[in-house]
Amino acid sequence: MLDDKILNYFKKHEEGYVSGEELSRELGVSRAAVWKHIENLREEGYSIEAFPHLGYRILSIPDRLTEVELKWKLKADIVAKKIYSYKETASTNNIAYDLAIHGEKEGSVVIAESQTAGRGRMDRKWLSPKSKGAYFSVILRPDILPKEVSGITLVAALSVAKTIREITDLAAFIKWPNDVLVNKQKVCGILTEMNAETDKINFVIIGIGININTKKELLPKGATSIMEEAGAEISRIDMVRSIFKNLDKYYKIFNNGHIDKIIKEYKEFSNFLGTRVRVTYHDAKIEGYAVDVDNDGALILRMDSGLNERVLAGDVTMLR
Ligand code: BT5
Repeated sequence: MLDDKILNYFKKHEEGYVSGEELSRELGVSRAAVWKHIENLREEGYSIEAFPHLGYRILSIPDRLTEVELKWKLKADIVAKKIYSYKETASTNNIAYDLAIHGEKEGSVVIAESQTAGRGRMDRKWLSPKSKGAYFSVILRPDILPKEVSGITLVAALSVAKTIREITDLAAFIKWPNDVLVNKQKVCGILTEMNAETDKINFVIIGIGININTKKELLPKGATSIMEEAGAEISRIDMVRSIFKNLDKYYKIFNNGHIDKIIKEYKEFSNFLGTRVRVTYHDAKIEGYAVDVDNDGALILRMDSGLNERVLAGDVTMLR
């Protein structure tokens, strides 16, 4: 798209002005076309200054999660090589799944400003208020066995918790397996879905929902946003771009067979280890001390009997 080409040209010349003549020459279009596209960008929320004899300069960009902005200066080898961005969709996981079925490359991302049917695990809902959070899904094609897929959820949770700590002063923690918490409230949830055969994964979709500048009253009880806890708005573009960067880093470590390194860091970000927990899975309940996470991503519970139990899925409630 010409709008994107113009933006990328501006970005490469961010210090100075870019003349209409230069844009028309470099992009091979007429001056009138350049002017029309500058107007388009203004309508989309870009503030663009025009100075006689000097040309155009971008003063500010809109807070929108578009491919051009998210990819700008992003250092990642796999994640976000391609980004499909939507104003609204039912669920980014659904779109990513369809793309993956049709052969979409590993690393492609589907992101939306809002979702009308955002999903959590076990058919629960994920509230996705417009333009305040980030809701996205990443297509991955790891060469692992289906039973090893939980590791990908841990990779994603670690990437988000790490990003929150890098960008803010907030102490983000992970609650096994897929929640990221700040001050004991949920700021992010992860939904991992896969398409697999008995001994081979075709693809994995990791869906990440994160409340960034969302007001608490728009969220369910027990949830919060980065803004609410930090006391100030955060650039959604910076946050999502950093999650991509960390996801790329940890996914490569995982892919190289070093799940042990992922688990080690994951445990450093975990606040449930050493505490007494109840894990519920559908109608089943089990209680014990959370003592470890093993290399398959399973939670190890020390039961009152003194024996250890491995838990593969469920919801953790910390009891004390
Ligand atoms: C999750 O499920 O936490 C996974 C959420 C994944 C959402 C992303 S957004 C992009 C992609 N596209 C999708 O359709 N989904 C993914 P679970 O652990 O089952 O938690 C669901 C529960 O979290 C709900 O039952 C609510 O209690 C709570 N919840 C719902 N919306 C929330 C929000 N925005 N923030 C925090 N908690 C929320």
